[in-house]
Amino acid sequence: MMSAVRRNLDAYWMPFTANRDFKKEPRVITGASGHYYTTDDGSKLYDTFSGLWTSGLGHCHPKIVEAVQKQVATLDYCMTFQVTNDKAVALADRVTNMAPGGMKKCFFTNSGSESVDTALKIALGYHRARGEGNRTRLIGRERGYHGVNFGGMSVGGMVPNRKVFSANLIPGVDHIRHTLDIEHNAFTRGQPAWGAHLADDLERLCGLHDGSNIAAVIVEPVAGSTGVLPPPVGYLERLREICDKHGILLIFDEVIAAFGRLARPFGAQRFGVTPDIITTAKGLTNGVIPMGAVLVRDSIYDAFMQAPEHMIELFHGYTYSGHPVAAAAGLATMDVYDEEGTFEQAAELEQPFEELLHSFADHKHVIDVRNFGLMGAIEMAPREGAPGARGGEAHKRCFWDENLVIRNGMDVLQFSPFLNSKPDEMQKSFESLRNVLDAIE
Ligand code: PXG
Ligand code: PLP
Repeated sequence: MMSAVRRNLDAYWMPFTANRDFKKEPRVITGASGHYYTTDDGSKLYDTFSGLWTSGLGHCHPKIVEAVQKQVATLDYCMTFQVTNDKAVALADRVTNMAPGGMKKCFFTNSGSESVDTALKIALGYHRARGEGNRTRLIGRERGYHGVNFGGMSVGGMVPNRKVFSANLIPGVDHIRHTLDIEHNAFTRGQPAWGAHLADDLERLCGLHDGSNIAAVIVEPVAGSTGVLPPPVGYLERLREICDKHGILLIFDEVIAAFGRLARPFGAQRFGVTPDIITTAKGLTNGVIPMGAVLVRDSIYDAFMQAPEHMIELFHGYTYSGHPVAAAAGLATMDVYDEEGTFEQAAELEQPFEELLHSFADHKHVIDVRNFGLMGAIEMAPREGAPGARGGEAHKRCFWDENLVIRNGMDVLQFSPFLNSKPDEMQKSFESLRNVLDAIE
C-alpha cells in the first residue's frame, strides 16, 4: 500500500540527496522516540547518527518536548532587535557559563551555517574596530565543512560543495592542508601521533600574505562531515601558537563537537586549546528546534563597543536570532545534560564505541577506521569506477534489511552514537552493519 506521502513526493526537492534515486524507493520517517525512528510503513529503526549529529539525548526527550510545548503557548515569537525575550537572555547566560574562560558573549543564529557566517563577519568587524582593517584574509582548511552559505562555503574545503560556485566564492580566502594521511595514520585510535607539523602550513600562508593581513583561521577541532579526521597530537596547540604570533583570530567550528560529543561542553575544553570564537548549533537544542550560537571572547565584544552608545555596533542579525521557542528548547537541553550527567555518560561510551568501530579494521572493504569522542568513521575502498556506490548501497541495505539508519558520505560511513546510548543496542547496531558489509560487493 502506497502511503499518501509516497504519492506526493514530486514537489519536494531534497537537500544533499540523490533525488531521483530516493524517489524510486523513498525512506520516510514519521515518528521517533528515544533511540528509534518509526517509518510510514510502521517499521522501527535504530538511529546510529543521533539525527544528523544533532540529537545526542535521543528523540522526543520528554523534558524538551514539555518545555517547547509550554513556551509556544506562552510566547511564540518576539523580535530580538530592540526588545528581547527572557529565554534568549537566560540561554546566553547558561551557555557562556559552560564555555572556556574569557568567552562570555553569545550571539544567536538558527543553524551552523549562519553561525559560521556570523563568526566570520565578527572577525572582520573586530579587526576593523581596532584599526586593523587591513586584516581581511580568511583561512580555512581543505576538507573542512562550515555549512553552505557563501562565507562558510568559501572557507570550507569540500570540493563538491564548492565546484559549481567556484567563480563566486568570496575573495581573499586561502586554505591550509587537511590532516588525513592514511599512509602514516590508518587505523589510529583517537588522535594520530603523526602530523602536528601540518599546522605549519598556516605559517606558510603567513609568509605568503604576511600574517598582518590575515583576520581569522577557522577549523573544526575534529573534522566531522568530511569523514571524521581527529587532529594529530599537538596540532591544535600549534595552530593556536601561530595565530597568537601573528595576531590572527582562531575560530573553532564546534557545530558537531560542542555539547557532549567530545564528553565536554566544548571541544576546546577537551583539547585544552582555547580559540577566540566558537560556532555551535545542533546539540544546542538537541536538534529539536533549529538554533545556533556564536561564542566570543569578551575582548572581541568590547572592541565593538566604541561607537556612540545610541548606535548599533554590529549590523547583523536574523529574524529568528534568539527565538523564544528555540531558546526554551536550549534551556531544557542544558537542564537535561546536567541532570542526567550526559557528558559523563558520553565519556563512558567512548571505549566500547572505539572497540566496535575498530572491530571492522580487518573487514575486506575497509581501508581506515577513525574515531575521537563519540565521532567515528569507517572508510571503505571505493568500487572500481563507481566511487560512492558501495557506501550508498550500505546505507540502503541497513535501512531496508537491518532496520538501521546510518550515514554515508561517499564510501565513508560516519557514526554519531547517542550520548546516552545503551551499550548492548550500540553493539547490536554494529552487528547489523556487519551483516550488510559482508553481504555487499
Ligand atoms: N559547521 C560544521 C562543523 C558542521 O558540521 C555546519 C557548520 C553547518 O550547519 P547547518 O546547521 O547549517 O547544517 C555543520 C553541519 C554530515 C553532515 O554528513 C554534517 C553537517 C551537515 C550536513 C551533513 O556529517 N554538519
Ligand atoms: N529577505 C527579505 C525580503 C527579508 O525581509 C528578510 C528579513 O526581514 C530576509 C530576507 C532575511 O531573513 P532572516 O532574517 O530570516 O534571515
